[in-house]
Amino acid sequence: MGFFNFFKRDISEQEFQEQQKMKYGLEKTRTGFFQNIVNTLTHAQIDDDLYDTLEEQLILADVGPMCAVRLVDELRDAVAEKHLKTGHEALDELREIICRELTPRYPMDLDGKPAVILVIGVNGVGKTTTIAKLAHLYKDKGKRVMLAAGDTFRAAASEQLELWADRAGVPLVQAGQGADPAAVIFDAVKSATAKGYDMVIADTAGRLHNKKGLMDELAKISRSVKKASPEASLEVLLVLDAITGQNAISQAE
Ligand SMILES: Nc1nc2c(ncn2[C@@H]2O[C@H](COP(=O)(O)OP(=O)(O)O)[C@@H](O)[C@H]2O)c(=O)[nH]1
Ligand SMILES: [Mg+2]
Repeated sequence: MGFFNFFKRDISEQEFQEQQKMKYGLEKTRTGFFQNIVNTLTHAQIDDDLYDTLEEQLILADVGPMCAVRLVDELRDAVAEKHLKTGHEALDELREIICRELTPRYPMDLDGKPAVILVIGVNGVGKTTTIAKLAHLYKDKGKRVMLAAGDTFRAAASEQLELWADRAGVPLVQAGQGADPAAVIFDAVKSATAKGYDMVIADTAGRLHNKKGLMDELAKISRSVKKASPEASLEVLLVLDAITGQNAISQAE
C-alpha cells in the first residue's frame, strides 16, 4: 500500500480486508511503511504501547521526529476527546490529522494568465516527477496546462519530461541541451498566452551549465515570465527530500 492508498477511505471494511488478503497473497514482501501503520491501528488496542509503536512507524515512514510526536499527541488528544474506542476509528482520525498537517499554510498564487509554476530543487530530488503529478492534478481540475523543459543541463531531462507530458496529455515546450532555461520558459509562457492556456509548469536543472548562481538564474527567469506575459503570475516551488530533515531548511535558505 502506498501513500495514496493510505488516504483512500471510500471502501468498505470487507473490501479493505479482501484487498489486503489479495495483496499479501500476491506479494508477501510488500510491506510499505503506511501499511504498517494501518496494520498497527487495525489490529491493536488503543493504549500507550500503540502510541509508541505509531510514533516509531511514522518516523520510519520518513516523517520527521518532531512531527511524528506532534501527530501522535494530536491523535491521543482526539481519541480522548471524541471517546474513540477502536483502532479503525483511530486510523480515520489519524488520516484527518495528517491531511490537516499536509494542508498548505499559504495558498499558491495561481491567478495569473497564465499561472506559472517554476519547480526548483537539487538534482534527483523529484522535480520532474512532481511536475508530472501537478500536470495531472491540474488537468483533472479542468485547467489547460503546458509544460516547459527548463532543465537544459542533462540531455535526458527533456525526454523524461516529454514522456510525462505525453502521459498527462499536455503539450511541452522544449529546446536542445545547453539552451538558456529562461529562454525556454519565455517561449512556453508566450505560447501559452497566445493559445489561451491557464498554466505553465516549468522544470529547472538542479545545476546550471553556465555555473551561474541559481538565484541569479531565478531572477532572470522571473523577468522572462513577466516579459512574455505581463498578466502572468509566478510561483516558485522548491522540492525537498523529506528525509533530509533540517538540512532541507538550510537548502531552502
Ligand atoms: N521514493 C520516492 N522517489 C521519488 C519521489 N519522487 C521522485 N522519485 C524518484 O526519484 C528519482 C529522481 O526523480 P526526478 O523527478 O527525476 O528528480 P529531478 O532530478 O529533481 O527532476 C526518480 O527515480 C523518481 O522516480 C518520491 O516522492 N518518493
Ligand atoms: Mg528532472
